[in-house]
Amino acid sequence: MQIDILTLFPDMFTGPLTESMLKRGQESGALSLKIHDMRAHAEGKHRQCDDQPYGGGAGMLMMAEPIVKCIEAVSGERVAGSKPHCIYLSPRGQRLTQKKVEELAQKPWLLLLAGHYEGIDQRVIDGWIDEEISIGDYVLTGGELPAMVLVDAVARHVPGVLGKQESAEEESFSPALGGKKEYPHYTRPEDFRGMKVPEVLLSGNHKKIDEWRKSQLR
Ligand code: 4GX
Repeated sequence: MQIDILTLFPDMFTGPLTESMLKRGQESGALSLKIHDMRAHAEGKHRQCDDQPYGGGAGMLMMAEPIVKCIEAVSGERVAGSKPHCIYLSPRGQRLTQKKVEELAQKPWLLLLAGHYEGIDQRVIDGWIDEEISIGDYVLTGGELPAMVLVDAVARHVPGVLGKQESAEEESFSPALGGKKEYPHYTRPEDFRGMKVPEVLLSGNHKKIDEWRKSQLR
């Protein structure tokens, strides 16, 4: 899967996307992540990317031109009828759910637009964005963290990103438990500072263990 991220703050992505799981995904060739600085597509000595809103009001907006030029440059980097699925991260979007994550993981090519300030010119959304997605009902300073959350959630469904063991665990998520693992977990030691592991988990009786876990689901 190819994921292109458009941002004014490319440095925010070094670290989270080059460590651990996402590193393995990229090294295995399963995942190709590219960060693009939209400022490179802005005009003039100051490469201005923000301007005041028509109609007045507080704050600045991202201008259409640098965003659209960057989208066009990225979209043109690949040939033959293929276009990226373009997502704008925004508190106004549809809430990101596990269902949506799994749907997005089926796409061969995503383009994520991380906005700043009070948002972006609506004409970009109307003309170039396929869907607006929100990671939650709160307002952040920019779309970079939401873009990273989306990449992390989606990438673990792309074959070759998770290791063998993690994938096997994901596969064996008991459908009896609604595909969830949201019961309490324990690992060694059996006695931690006087706090014991529930006896049933030490019993080796998998039917009993499943029943106990189901009783603990939330
Ligand atoms: N889930 N942000 C977008 C700019 C903005 C402001 C107002 C539209 C309207 C966010 C979220 C989020 C911060 C990304 C503000 N765009 N994104 N940005 N919550 O808070 O996705």
